Amino acid sequence: MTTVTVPLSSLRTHAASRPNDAARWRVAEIEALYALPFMDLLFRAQQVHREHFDANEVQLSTLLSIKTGGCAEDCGYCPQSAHFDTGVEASKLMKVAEVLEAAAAAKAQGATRFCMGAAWRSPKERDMARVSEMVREVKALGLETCMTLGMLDGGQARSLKDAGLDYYNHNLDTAPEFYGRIISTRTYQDRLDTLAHVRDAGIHVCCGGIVGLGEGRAQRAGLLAQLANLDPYPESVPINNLVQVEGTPLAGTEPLDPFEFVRTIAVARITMPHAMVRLSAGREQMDEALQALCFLAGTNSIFYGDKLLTTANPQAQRDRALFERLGLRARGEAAR
Ligand code: SAM
Ligand code: DTB
Ligand code: SF4
Repeated sequence: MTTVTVPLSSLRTHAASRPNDAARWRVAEIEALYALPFMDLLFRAQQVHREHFDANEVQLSTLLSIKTGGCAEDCGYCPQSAHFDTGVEASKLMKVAEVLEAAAAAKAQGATRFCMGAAWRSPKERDMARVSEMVREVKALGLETCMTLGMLDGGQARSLKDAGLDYYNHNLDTAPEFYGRIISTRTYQDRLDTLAHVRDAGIHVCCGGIVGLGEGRAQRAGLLAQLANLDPYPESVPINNLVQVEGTPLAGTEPLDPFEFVRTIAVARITMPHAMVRLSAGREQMDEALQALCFLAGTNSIFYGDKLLTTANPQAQRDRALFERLGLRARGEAAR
C-alpha cells in the first residue's frame, strides 16, 4: 500500500470540526486522514482524545441478547438472521426478571451501561410494554440503559424515552454505496429515519458500523463521513470488526489489516471528538497489543463481559488484567 504524505497543516484541525453545515466532512478529507503516516495519525488522534477525555479512563458496557436469532433481516454478517444456517437457535423475548438478574451481575462486575439487543426487524406493538419495563427496572438498578431492537417509528421511540431509555443503538454499518452488497431487506434511508426518530424523542444516539466486510478504504471513509455529518454526530460510536461466523455469506472474507482497523478508530476519534468511540465486536480475535493501539487511537469504551450477543468476547478477568497492565481505569472507579 502506498502512503500519501499529506502535510498536517493542510488538513482541517479538529477544533474546526463541523461548526456548521458548511463544514461537513467530505469523504476526500477523511481519506486524507486515513492516508497519514500511521504515527502522525495516532498522534493527532491522541491529541484530540486528550483534549476531551481522560486518556486513561474507559467506559464499560455489558450486552445482553434479550431475544436471540430467527431474525427476518438478511444482514450478511449476522449469525442471527433466519436466512442463514449458523446453528444459532431462535428464542423468545426474555422475562423482565431474567434480564434484571443479568443487569445486576453486570453492575457487580463494574459495567456502567447495560445494552439489551433483540434480533428483530423492528419491535411489535405487543412487545413494547415488556421492553419498556426492562428499561425502567434496569435504570432503577443505577445503570445507564441502551437498547437495540431494529427499526423504530416515532411513537416507539417516544415510549422508550418515557420509560427512561438513555441510548438507542442503530448502526449505519457501512457506506451507502456498499450497503446493498450486505443487506437487502432494509434500506440506508430506513436506518437514517430510525436515527431521526431516536434523536427527535430525545434519546442519545449510539450509531456506528462494521468493517472487514470486504469494503475498501473509500467505503470505510464513506461510513465515517456519514456518521460525522449526522447533525449532531452520535454520542456513542461502536466500531465493529467482522466476527466471521460459519454459515453467513461473509464467512471467508479476507480479514482487514489490523493497522487499518486502528486507523479507523483514530479517524473516528478525530472526526467525532466528543463521542464515546467503542471498540466493539472483534476484540476476542485481537491480541492485547492491538487493543492497546486502539486505546491509543482514541477508543474510550468497550463491551465488557464474556459474550457479545451470540459470539465470544474476552473474559472480564482478562480485561481487568489488561487494564492493570496498561494503567487503565474503568469509568466510575476511583482515580488512582
Ligand atoms: N437487530 C438489531 C439491528 O440490526 O439494528 C440490533 C442488533 S445488531 C446485532 C447490531 C449490530 O451488530 C449490527 O448493526 C452490526 O454492526 C453488528 N454485528 C452483527 N453481527 C456482527 C458480526 N458477526 N461481527 C461484527 N459485528 C456484528
Ligand atoms: C454493536 O454495534 N455491536 C454489538 C451491539 N452494537 C449490539 C453487537 C455485536 C454483535 C456481534 C455478533 C454476535 O455476538 O452475535
Ligand atoms: Fe437481524 Fe440485527 Fe442481525 Fe440484521 S444485524 S440480521 S437486523 S439481528
